[in-house]
This record gives sequence, structure tokens and C-alpha cells, in this order.
Amino acid sequence: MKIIYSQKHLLHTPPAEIFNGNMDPHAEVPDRIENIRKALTKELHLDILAPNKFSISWIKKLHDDKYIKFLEKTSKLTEEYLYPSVFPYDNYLQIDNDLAKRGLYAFDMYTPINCQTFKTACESVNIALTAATVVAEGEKSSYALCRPPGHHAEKAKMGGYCYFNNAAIAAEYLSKHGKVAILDVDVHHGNGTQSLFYDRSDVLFISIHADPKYKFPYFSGTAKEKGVGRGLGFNINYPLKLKTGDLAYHQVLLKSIDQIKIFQPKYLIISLGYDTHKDDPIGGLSLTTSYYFQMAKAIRLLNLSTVFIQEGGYNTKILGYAAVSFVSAFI
Ligand code: OKP
Ligand code: ZN
Repeated sequence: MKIIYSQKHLLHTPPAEIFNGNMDPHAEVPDRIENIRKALTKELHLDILAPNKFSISWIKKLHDDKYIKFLEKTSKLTEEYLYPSVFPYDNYLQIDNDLAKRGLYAFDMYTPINCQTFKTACESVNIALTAATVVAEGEKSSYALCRPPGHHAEKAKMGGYCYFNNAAIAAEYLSKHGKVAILDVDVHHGNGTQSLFYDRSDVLFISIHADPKYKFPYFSGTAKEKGVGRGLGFNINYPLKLKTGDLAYHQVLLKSIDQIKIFQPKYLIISLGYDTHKDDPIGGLSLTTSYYFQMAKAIRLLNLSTVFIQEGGYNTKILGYAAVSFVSAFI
């Protein structure tokens, strides 16, 4: 398995997320990816591959032009992180004021912008696209150590620590070569990925996550969301009760795997979050470290060309162990 990594993510250091009026320490820290990288190279002796550069046109295939420009322009402004304060409620309004745009292109106050944001978000996409090309060229699997994460990012909105949707862009790239299934096992619903493929039947999206009634992103992830038009039936959500453990989780995973088999994709993308772990500070489910081995083993039995895209996982003490447990089943 090839691991794709770049140290540019170290420049991405959002200091705080604003929750209910409070500045809470930001959970999405550089140590997350550093710990995973160190564990995979030291324990499993896997090689690191640097990402290639891809043209911005790959991002433009799924994200709104004006949104991309806004992020690029705002990123030039300041070293200090900028947060939205006002959320324009209607797209037909002429929104020229930059402070208003911050809220137009965001759905929360967890995802600030500074002079490093555009660069690091683009590099995260490069990592995902490199992992996709490696698999398109014949490797059985690759693991993209993306940071910032991506699965909450929508066509024209950042949110949930995500700016560009790495997994969705990798899926779009691979879908030129055949059908793609995306299985999102991050503890949070992948609202961004869902919305980007909601009307498409060539990309299957399945997400297993903590019930959004209680957990972020709150506004999406119910079992009722099944896709629209030609995409109807190609979007599947499994919201789980809080504290769901290994056994009950595994039943749902096996059901998802059966649905992927029926779809018969050429490629599989896993939006991979270790925030399903019982000791994750924000997660809400109760998986054990050793379960990640079982999870990966079941996924491996599909025998598909598979790209792993790093999403969440916030307990930096367990991330390395979780990643080693998961990846051990794939090598
Ligand atoms: C991003 B990814 C803490 C609330 C949680 C947002 C969670 C974003 C998760 N006060 N904040 O899916 O791991
Ligand atoms: Zn998450």
C-alpha cells in the first residue's frame, strides 16, 4: 500500500472553533496526521510518496468557481484566522461585502480562513488525487493522509473543518474510468460528499455515522435521504445510536459491503475517520482499537481497488494505534 503525505499541512493551524459563542480549542490539529504517519512508517515500514501537483480544474469540477475564488482571495489577506459572523440567507442577493461572503460560503464557525488555508486545502486535494492516480495505474490500494479533511465541504460551502472535498474529487477523477463506490466510515455524516453526488447513479455513497439528531452536522444524515432523480437509491445513510460498539457496528458494515457488491463498482473510496473510537473526544460511538483491523478485513474482502482518504479522528493518543490496526489488514 502506498501512503501519500505532504508536510504542508503543518502550516494549517486553526486556533479555535466557535461553539455556542465560546472559543473552544480546535480539535483538528497537525499532530493527528503526524502521529498516523509516524505509526505507519515505524510500525508497518510503509513508504511515503509525495503528492503530485494537479491543476485547479479538478477542484472546479465539483466546487463553485466563486467559492474557490473567495477562498483564494480571502487566504491572501491575513495571518490571523477569519471567521464568519453574518450568514446571508438568500443566494439571489448581491453579496459584495467580504464579511458577508465569509458567511455565504460557510455553514458553521468551526472552519476559519487565513493565509495558509487555500494552499493547504489545495495540497490536501493533491494528496487525494495522487492516491487516486496510483490506484488507477494499477496499485491495489493507497492511503491519502489528507489534512484538512474534506467530507463536509459542499459545492460552495466550507464547514466541519473541511474546505475542499478530497474524497469527492478523487471519486470524480476515478469515475472517468468506471463506477465508484464511496463508503464513509467517519463518525460524522459526510454531508458534502452526499450533496455532490446526490443526483448521480454512477457514484454510490454510503455513510455510517453517529445519529445526526445528536451529533454534527445535525442537518443531514438520516436514512430518509436516498438520492434524487437518477441518483435515487444511490445514497444510503446509516445513522447509529450513540455508544454503538464493535458488534452492532459490524452488522451495519456488512450490510453496506453487500450493497457495494450489488453496485459492482470498479473503484472503492473509503472516507476514513478514527473518530468512531470509544475514546474520541467528539465522536460518540464506542469502537475499540482492535476493531479497526476487523473493519479493514471486511472491506478488503470486496477485493476492489481501494483509496483511503483520511477524514477525522481527534484523540491524538490513539490515532497511530488505530491506523496501524486498520492498515495491518490491508498489507
Ligand atoms: C469533522 B470530521 C465540538 C463540536 C464538533 C465539529 C466536528 C467536525 C467533524 N464542540 N465540531 O467529520 O471529523
Ligand atoms: Zn468526523
